[in-house]
Amino acid sequence: MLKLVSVELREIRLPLIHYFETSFGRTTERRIILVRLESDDGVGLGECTAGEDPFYSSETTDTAWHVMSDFLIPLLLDRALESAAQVSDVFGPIRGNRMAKAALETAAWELEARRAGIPLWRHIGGERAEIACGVSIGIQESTEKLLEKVRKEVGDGYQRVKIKIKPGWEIEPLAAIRGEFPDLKLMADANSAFTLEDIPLFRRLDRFRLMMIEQPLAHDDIVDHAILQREIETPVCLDESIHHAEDARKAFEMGSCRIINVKLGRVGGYADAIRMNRYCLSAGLPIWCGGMLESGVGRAHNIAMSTLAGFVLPGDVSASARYYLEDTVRPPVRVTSRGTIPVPTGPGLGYEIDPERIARATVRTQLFSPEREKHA
Ligand code: OSB
Ligand code: MG
Repeated sequence: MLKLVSVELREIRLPLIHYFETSFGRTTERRIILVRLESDDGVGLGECTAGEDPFYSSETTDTAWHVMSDFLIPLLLDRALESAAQVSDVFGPIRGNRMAKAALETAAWELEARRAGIPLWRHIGGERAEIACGVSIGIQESTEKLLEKVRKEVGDGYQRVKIKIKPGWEIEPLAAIRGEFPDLKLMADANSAFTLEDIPLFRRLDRFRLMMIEQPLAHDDIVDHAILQREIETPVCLDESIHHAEDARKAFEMGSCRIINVKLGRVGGYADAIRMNRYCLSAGLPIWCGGMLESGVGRAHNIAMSTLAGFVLPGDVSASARYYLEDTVRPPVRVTSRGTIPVPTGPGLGYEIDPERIARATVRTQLFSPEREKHA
């Protein structure tokens, strides 16, 4: 049983060491909601991956706070749950808002694992003791700056490099990287910045032998992606278009993609990530773990998800030090010189949070309890 005695929401602000730029904009500071669930016999932590602005998805830090506090948390406190696996069904009546749901759902799974004294990755059915890591490099001011970054990441051992592209920032940066690193596992993420009119451009990209091109077309499309995939050799990978395992099935059956980037927040948590894993394994569709500039709590959840058998390609799961001077967990997430993260062996997430660091970054907290809900 999972009987919650309290839910705490906390917003923290974490400045990024370097701004992160995509085709939809630049992020310099993260506004992250951390979730702490408490039952009479344990605690569980989650992180909301919604961004500051509704550019990647329609959710933001503020919409997630609203939906959690006014709708999702009352649903959770209202009943005794049998298990974390049930949480996503309890949230069923609420449409969309998957990042808000995932923040709470993933915390429930962590609570269960920690209470049982087992690592979270084992609890969700994960199968590998070490995960493969890649990096996502934002749009840079110049090709030379980009090359410096790529050299650093390759030198640090990362197994593949993804660069963000947008119209006018595609051929030249990719040609420069390929020129210097002919065998590098390289890919590009457009975050929906192109249309079918760009087919000639995508054909030119084929010569760079990219592992994949991520979300080249509209965020809500799987039809044009199928048309594009028929016209190019580079495998299309979908990110924004896939919200759950059923979307994955439809996209795969339509030929809209050959690879999927799975993000815990975007799919609403572990229940669907596990379904996605099962479906993609049976379909022979490779998947990998995407990133949302998470702090250590969300990063540790990404590490756990990456241990599921279907996650066969290096993920956007990299070291804390690439993002934050001081992370929310200690020790911070570190990557080996082989570009891997050994999966932690302790109970739950397996990383300790740094309460002092979190306290210093906190701008608001709110505590919810069953009694308070009744009297509200
Ligand atoms: O499209 O994968 C994306 C970051 C924010 C929003 C969307 C995306 C990204 C990344 C960064 O690519 C991945 C990471 O390093 O966390
Ligand atoms: Mg992406």
